[in-house]
Formats: sequence, C-alpha cells, structure tokens
Amino acid sequence: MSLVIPPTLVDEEGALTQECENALIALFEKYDKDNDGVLNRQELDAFATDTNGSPFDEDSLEEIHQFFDLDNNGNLTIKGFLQMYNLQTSSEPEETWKDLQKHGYDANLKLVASRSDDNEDKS
Ligand SMILES: [Ca+2]
Repeated sequence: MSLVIPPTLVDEEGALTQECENALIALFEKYDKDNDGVLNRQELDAFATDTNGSPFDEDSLEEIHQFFDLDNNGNLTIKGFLQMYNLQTSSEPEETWKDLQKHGYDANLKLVASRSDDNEDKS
C-alpha cells in the first residue's frame, strides 16, 4: 500500500508553492538554450512541443503576449512563465501535473528522469 499524495502546487492564497516554482524554474532554464533569461519563439515552441505535442498556436501566443510578463523584445521572462503556470494551476492543477510528469517529475516533484547531476539536493 503506497498511496502517494502529491504535494499541492498552489498555497491557500493561490500562489505557486516553492517546490512547484523550483520545478518550473528548472524547466524554464532547460528550455532557455541560449541562457539569456527569456524564452524566445523557438525556445517557447520547443517547450510547447515537448509538453503538448505541438507548438503554441497563434491564439495561445497572442494570449501569452497579452497576459504575461515579456521583455522588450516580446520574449517570455521567467516571471511570465511562472504567471502562465500560476494561472493554469489555479484552474487546472491536473494539467500542470501532467506537464511536470511529462518533463520527468514524479508525484513528489522530484526529477526522476535521467539528467546530469546539476540538480543535487543536499537537504
Ligand atoms: Ca533564451
């Protein structure tokens, strides 16, 4: 009998929990291939394709541009990325779980898929 109760992704005030935020930040950094701190169109497309099976359509991109934090060139910042997930998680936490699992996180928000050792947690 090993019933895993997943940690909640948002707190009572509707903000992303630290664990969830950490996982999302790692995800953002994974797709920020050129390490400039924002996701450009190609990086965003790669993320969407790995997550949803296809790049964002024009409507989704427009929503992203309208509602979330961008830099001066229209690229999604980490803040915008977290805003995007905060919104999704507030209404559909199971969608966020699905996304995180797709990227190798287990029900404890630990990365289980193989990845280099840059993620060691000494706590
Ligand atoms: Ca980038």
